[in-house]
Amino acid sequence: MRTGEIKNSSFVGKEVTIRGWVHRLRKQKENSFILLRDDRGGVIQCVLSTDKIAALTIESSIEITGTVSQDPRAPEGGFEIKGKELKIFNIAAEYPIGEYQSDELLLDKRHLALRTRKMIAIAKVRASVLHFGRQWFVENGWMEVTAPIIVKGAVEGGSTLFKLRYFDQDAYLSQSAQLYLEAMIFSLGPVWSLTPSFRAEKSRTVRHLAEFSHLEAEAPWVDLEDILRVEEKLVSYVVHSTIEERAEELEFLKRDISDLQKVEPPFERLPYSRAIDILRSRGFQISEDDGATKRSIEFGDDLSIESERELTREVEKPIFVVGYPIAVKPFYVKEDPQHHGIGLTADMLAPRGFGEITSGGQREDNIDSITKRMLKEGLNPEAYAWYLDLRRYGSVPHGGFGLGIERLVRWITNAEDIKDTVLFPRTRSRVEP
Ligand code: NSS
Repeated sequence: MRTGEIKNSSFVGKEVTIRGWVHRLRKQKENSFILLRDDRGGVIQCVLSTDKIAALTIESSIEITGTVSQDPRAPEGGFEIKGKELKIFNIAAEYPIGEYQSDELLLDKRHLALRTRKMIAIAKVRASVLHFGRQWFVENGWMEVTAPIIVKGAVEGGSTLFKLRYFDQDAYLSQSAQLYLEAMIFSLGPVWSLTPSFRAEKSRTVRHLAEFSHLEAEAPWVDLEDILRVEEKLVSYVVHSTIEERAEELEFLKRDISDLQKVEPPFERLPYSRAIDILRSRGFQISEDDGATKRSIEFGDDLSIESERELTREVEKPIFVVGYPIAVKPFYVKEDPQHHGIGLTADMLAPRGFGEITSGGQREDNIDSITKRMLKEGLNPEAYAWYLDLRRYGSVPHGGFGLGIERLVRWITNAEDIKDTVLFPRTRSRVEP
């Protein structure tokens, strides 16, 4: 049995058998208290005579048979098991994780830290986010596809590519499935994928990983506004379904969900130019390339983590920043025919400083324009020959977006660091465990 089933008044007085691990142990003279953790991460207090449990250590694996009783003093819901029999599977060696540990040690021992209540709670929220993300696309008639992870070209700029030796040539780990999804829409219509994306991010931030779960979508015959409507519906659905399914876990994480409850379409569309005006009016400054000097933010600057934090400090719902200058966005962003130099593109920023969680928009569908943009960015169009074919054979207006699962989980769980939203984080300094 599991703790979730047992903690229920209909079991009081009944005999149960439960397997799990010693999560906490308080040895006393006659009776001792074990907080047993089951294989779903739930816990229940078990009381056993001290002579029976003498050999037990933290994380020993055991099976206890005993009678369920209700006692308001029992932690975690007021139920406990008065143990009669104890079976020991394994006596754990001295456990390296105690109650107060540095973040670094918990990362070094992540394979064990997955057993902490915090990690269990976040893992469950993450599972719901993945589940409801998939569900939204399935229920709305989008087709699931998978794109290759080993690729030949950059999507999001060469500086964050991971290079690998692929037989006798060079190849890279994919930064985004986008170019492949674009190829699929001509015969499969609206498609989506959930695949790992890789970025050799050199900077250490609380929102960048070297490997992240990327939920991406692409559709034919859509414009920027169509894409934004998909994004706000998807994100609202995932947020609402997750806070309902994971109320207990979010409470454990002390996440006040009152702002999440308000998340529903439409999200504000804040023009990039207006965002710059707001930042300037607040005297916002950015660092120059040398890092030492500062200057006011200007039209044409990309929005840094700090500017995104400033823009979302006070808002409760995500916002879209729309219409970035094409110069700060990749070659595939379509230029707004009405506004020279402005892209039909938007980033969704999560409230209270969490910042960008999605990025997407309309794609450049004209072969000459996209070729020019590639050249301007120093890319060799020949390296993108197959991709350019998509503009050669029946090009259509189309668009899509990418959502970083860990960014979304970070916002929903209020996690300080993105490394806590994935079970085995990959960063510049960490490929193990
Ligand atoms: O680089 S993005 O902004 N855009 C793309 O990759 C597009 N090609 C996606 C598309 O339209 N199909 O990344 C998209 C999202 C971004 O908003 C973040 O939420 C997330 O992917 N992202 C990351 N999460 C964690 N760590 C890193 N390094 C990271 N980079 C992007």
